Amino acid sequence: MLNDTICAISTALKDGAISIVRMSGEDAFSIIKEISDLKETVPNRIAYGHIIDNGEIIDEVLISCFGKGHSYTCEDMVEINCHGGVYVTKMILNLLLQKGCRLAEPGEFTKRAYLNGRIDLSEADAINDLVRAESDIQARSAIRGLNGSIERLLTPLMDEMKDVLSMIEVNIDYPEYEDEKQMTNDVIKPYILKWQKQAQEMIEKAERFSLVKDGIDTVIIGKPNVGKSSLLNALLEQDKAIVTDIEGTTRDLVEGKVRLKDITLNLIDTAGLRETQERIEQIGIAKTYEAIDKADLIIIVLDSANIDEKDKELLERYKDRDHIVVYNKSDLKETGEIRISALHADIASLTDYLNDKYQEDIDLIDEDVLNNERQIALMKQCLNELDQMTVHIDEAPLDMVITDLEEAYHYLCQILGKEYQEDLIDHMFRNFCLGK
Ligand SMILES: Nc1nc2c(ncn2[C@@H]2O[C@H](COP(=O)(O)OP(=O)(O)O)[C@@H](O)[C@H]2O)c(=O)[nH]1
Ligand SMILES: [Mg+2]
Repeated sequence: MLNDTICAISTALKDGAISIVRMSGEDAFSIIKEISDLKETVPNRIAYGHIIDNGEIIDEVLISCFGKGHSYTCEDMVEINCHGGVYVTKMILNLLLQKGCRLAEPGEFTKRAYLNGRIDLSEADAINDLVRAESDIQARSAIRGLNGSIERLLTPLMDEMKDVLSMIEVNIDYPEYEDEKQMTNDVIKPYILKWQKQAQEMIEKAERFSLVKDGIDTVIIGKPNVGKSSLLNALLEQDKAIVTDIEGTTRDLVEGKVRLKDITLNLIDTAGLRETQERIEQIGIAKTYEAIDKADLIIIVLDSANIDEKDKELLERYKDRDHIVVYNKSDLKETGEIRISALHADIASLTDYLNDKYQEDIDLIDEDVLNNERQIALMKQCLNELDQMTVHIDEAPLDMVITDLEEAYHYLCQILGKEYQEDLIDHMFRNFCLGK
């Protein structure tokens, strides 16, 4: 239902100086006049007035009216800035409901902005990302998205695909026009190869960027007693994991999140890796291996004063995974490249190394990059089509090429929401906050 009038409280529902109640739809202007002393609704101006119920003043407010085409939703919209008490705000919302407004679903205002063509889906993604941003890099990347970064990124690729598609169509529909460029498979193939490379690059950059933006899943592993739990505590600046000199102290995975300058680590401290008959410790070690499988980054901790064959085995086993080797207990003996003393919270060499390691990925903030899982998944499907085409292109008939290419193009449209499916749209907007 797009033509009913919706309303919601758009600010957090708790005591504060001001709350905003929003209303959007055909009856917004007539309803505000019914419940206030506003005589006329002048678009794009803030009016001072009172909300009135049964002749009684409920609140002194500021009312903003936005005309069709100049509002967040592209519909007639009213925002009531009222006093921020929970009780007053709810009274005003109830009045709107009594006058025939429907309570908006989460994200419904933004959904209308999209359905009315003011923003594309990637920009709707960005609004949600901005509301939920917890770090500078998340907020900055959302703002980029809001300013059309995804459309900028995809447009050259989509334009070129459209050109090739339409030339193939012309060839098929009007074979008699021999003057037209003939799109043989030989002509098309270099395009496919180029697009394939572009799609691969977009996915690769997006995945690297999402790592620094959303947090790097990091496991801390090593033999018992090398100082893994001490390192977790030093990074978190809090005594979260139990530290003792007894081997096998840590059994459960201990988790924590730490922000270092521009990166976020989702840390997991694990049970020390060793042969053991102890039942609970065995379960802990099994969990450690699961965590290692899922991690983006492995920090292997060594005890500088006590490096042996077991450590070398560990280094050998994970040499092909993204990993960092840390030499702990440098207060006892100095060796290795990254030297720390977790016990004394002396870990700057590790944190500096981490910031350097991800600097190139952090710098992607200045580029247009796909922003989230939804967009990356669709680009992967597009790439999948292109991959298949490179396999078949030499022998495929032209009408088959065109079908595959249309599929690939269709996935790119979906990133921007150009051809939308109702369920996808509902699913996406349901993650929004109320009143957004
Ligand atoms: N001298 C010294 N001892 C440390 C250091 N880090 C940890 N330890 C000690 O090593 C023992 C084992 O530490 P713990 O963090 O529990 O190791 P884990 O088993 O790998 O989690 C404890 O007695 C810690 O106090 C360090 O940097 N220097
Ligand atoms: Mg431990």
